[in-house]
Amino acid sequence: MKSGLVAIVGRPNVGKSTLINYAVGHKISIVTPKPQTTRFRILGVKNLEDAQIVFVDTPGVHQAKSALNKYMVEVAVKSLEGVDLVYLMVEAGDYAGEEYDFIFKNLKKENVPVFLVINKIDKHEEEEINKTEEEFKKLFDFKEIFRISALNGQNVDKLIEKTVEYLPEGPQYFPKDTITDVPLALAIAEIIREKVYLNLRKELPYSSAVNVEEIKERENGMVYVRAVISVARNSQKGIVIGEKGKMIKKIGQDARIEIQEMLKKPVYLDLFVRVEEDWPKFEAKLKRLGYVIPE
Ligand SMILES: Nc1nc2c(ncn2[C@@H]2O[C@H](COP(=O)(O)OP(=O)(O)OP(=O)(O)O)[C@@H](O)[C@H]2O)c(=O)[nH]1
Ligand SMILES: [Mg+2]
Repeated sequence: MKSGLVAIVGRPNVGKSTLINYAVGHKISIVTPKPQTTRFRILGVKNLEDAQIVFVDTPGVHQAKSALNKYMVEVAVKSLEGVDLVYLMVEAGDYAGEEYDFIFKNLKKENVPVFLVINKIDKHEEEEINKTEEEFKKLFDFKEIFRISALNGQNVDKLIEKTVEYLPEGPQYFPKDTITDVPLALAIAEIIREKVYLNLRKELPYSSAVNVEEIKERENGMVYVRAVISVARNSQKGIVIGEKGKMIKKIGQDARIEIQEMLKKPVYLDLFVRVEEDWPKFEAKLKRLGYVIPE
């Protein structure tokens, strides 16, 4: 049996969460067209006949100013500790910017094998892909290089096959029916946060946090969920609620459909909006909202 942890790191929006979802075959980590979607270290377990790959999804690495952004980058860097392999994911057409010096420095510190994974080849010309590969090859000694589409799965099977070759002999870390380590309350909160991202514009997604405060199965089989969307300003509260409550209703409907699919039970979703003045700027507020660096 071979097993190990494989961290997926890279800039925001390159497709890290899409890959973990595709590889595991379930939606484990939320995906949106907006950068800086992932805020947590999220494990996704891929079981093969004689191997278990534990993928680690991470927030995108970027130049961070606010406490929230610094926290996200720290989660990404911390996620490299003790892993067996790293995929550095870039988007075809990407150039190596300053973020990469920071990423490479941390990869060297961990002294772990790294694959360069060039994603989104379905929407880029071969010439662009070649350029990106040439540019990144100069900067780091990658063990392997793959060109994939995490969206349609192109070359993902080859990537996984090679990954197993690099993993050490090891135990099965998770039971075969486990696909993630995300607790239910967080999984639900993340679905809601995804719907906030998909329905709202501008800075609002980045100023929103979601916490599930209660999950209770009622006698009639209906699951009652109470969740709070925290925003950073009073004016944002009105936008999330929308005219005559239209926006919050839409977010709730979109989220409820997906939560029901996950739980395979009818769900009553009670959503509230709360103002946590300027929360992304303050560490203490971040902690209260569940943004804590993992051990
Ligand atoms: N065309 C295409 N789009 C992709 C591919 N992979 C991901 N995307 C899209 O790119 C966007 C970002 O994908 P995510 O998986 O959320 O990216 P991420 O790297 O996890 O982003 P952060 O969590 O913000 O760091 C989404 O709209 C995806 O549908 C791909 O292979 N091809
Ligand atoms: Mg992500």
